[in-house]
Amino acid sequence: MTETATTTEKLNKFEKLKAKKDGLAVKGEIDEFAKIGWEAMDEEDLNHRLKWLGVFFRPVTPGKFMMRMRIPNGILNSSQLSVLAEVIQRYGDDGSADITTRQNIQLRGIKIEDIPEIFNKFHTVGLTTIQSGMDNIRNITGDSVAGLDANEFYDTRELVQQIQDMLTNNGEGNPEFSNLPRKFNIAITGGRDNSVHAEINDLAFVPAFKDGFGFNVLVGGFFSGKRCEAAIPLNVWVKPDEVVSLCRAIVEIFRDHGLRANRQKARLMWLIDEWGLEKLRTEVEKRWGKTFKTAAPKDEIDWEKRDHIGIYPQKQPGLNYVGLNIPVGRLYADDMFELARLAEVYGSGEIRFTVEQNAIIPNITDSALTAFLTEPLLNKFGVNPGLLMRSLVSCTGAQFCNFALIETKNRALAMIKVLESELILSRPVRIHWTGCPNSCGQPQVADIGLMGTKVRKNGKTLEGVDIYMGGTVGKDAHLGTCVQKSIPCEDLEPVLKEILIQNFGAKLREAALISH
Ligand code: SRM
Ligand code: SF4
Repeated sequence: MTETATTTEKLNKFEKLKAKKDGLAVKGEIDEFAKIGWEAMDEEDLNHRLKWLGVFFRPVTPGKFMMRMRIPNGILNSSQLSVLAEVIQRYGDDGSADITTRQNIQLRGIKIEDIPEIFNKFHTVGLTTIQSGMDNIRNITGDSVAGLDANEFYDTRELVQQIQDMLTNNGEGNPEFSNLPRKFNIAITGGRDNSVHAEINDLAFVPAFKDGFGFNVLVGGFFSGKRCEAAIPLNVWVKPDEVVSLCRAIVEIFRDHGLRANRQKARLMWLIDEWGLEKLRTEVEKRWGKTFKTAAPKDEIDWEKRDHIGIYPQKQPGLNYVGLNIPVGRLYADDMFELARLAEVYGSGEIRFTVEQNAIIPNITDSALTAFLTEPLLNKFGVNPGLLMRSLVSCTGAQFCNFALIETKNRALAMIKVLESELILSRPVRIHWTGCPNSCGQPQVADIGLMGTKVRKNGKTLEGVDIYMGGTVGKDAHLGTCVQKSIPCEDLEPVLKEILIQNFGAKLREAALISH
């Protein structure tokens, strides 16, 4: 490690916590925690180290834990989904699940005494939660229609799995990467529409041709309360079989040289600021042990981003994938059992998730489509939702997250209902809600991003939002910026209506009727 990483007196409190006892150490103690109960646990283990196992104490619902899975490329099979459903089913009304903005699943309501048994169940179906929180690598995202899309350049599924296996020691936990300076996000896309939001990851691979097919490499993208940056080109091109080793080299460099004194400045981009891109290139190249090829002059992201909601033919003749709109990603046990059943009966048993918090069931034959579309679950999770609902994204918000400045998911749903009932839209508008500046709901990639804040009105403190606009996705993606600050949520509806009318061609239903 460099001086930056080892000068102990400069370490922030999380560095000290990790130096005292590695996060992964609690893996061997989980049976004991289950026995003694959460109230008797060491505070640091409870609040922080459990996150190395993907187990999150929720101060908002003490005793009811959240579990964050790892779902590489967002793909599950029906047995895995059924196991997840069984886990939350036992918690009745407290149990629910959310599809996350990283194609992943979080489970809620979990009691600590059940965790050893839950882990055993996960093991039997090849699921893991390992190192999905705190200073670890997050769920690795890939194209949600990988292997189905006739227009893709490369099927990302295997690479994503290989990267996860390397970084997590096949899901068992990897002490080599359990003490990063901060979180680290990796995405890889082989499609034309940048389905993973490559630009908002610490490390991303985007398709590009040079000596055949390969990837250009982007680094340093991230959002935080303090700063948001799009990833920048490392000016490197790699072949698919070089991706895993390059990931390792970059993560090692981040681990060994990333800044650890100030936690607000610990993401990869801050190291790039300090070193400059050339030094990063040189250090990574040394660590990788091979000579870099400079980036291909252009990447192959030349399409608008698709949302995959609806029915689409696959590259395999006679097969289709169907994208279901899961409003704000919220699922209950019955929904999950039913999704698993539909995937079994009509498809190949596979279920996929998108970074827009929706689900896809692939491999449905042409002849099975009609029957599939009559399934009652599709009344709840539609294939043809409203033009605002289909693109709605929301982070967890105040219901479960103690960082939240506002309630998000329920508010987002209620707002869309009103807007869709009063406006006629001619195109989808992507509205993203996020409960605080941490930006888990990615308001900077939205057409309209809403970031929770507190506002003062008539001497009272109220829940409000800052409005972001101008986020573009797909080809030429760039981040949106804040255009209006501190709108009380109770005053938001007319403001959004006006934005939708002025900027997105929406018409008032009444006015639209009169003009006919
Ligand atoms: Fe996030 C912290 C939820 C995607 C930036 N995020 C949290 C915590 C763990 C805070 C906490 O302990 O309560 C939230 C858990 C709440 C809960 O109970 O659900 C949380 N983040 C989420 C999820 C579930 C939002 C969602 O509803 O989809 C997403 C889980 C992804 C996953 O499966 O791993 C989620 N978080 C993101 C993203 C979006 C992305 O990755 O594309 C970002 C911005 C991108 C980035 O990280 O660069 C994001 N989350 C943060 C940050 C700010 C990080 C920073 O460098 O400052 C925090 C705060 C922190 O880590 O200290 C945070
Ligand atoms: Fe919680 Fe804030 Fe992330 Fe929303 S954006 S999940 S409120 S940390």
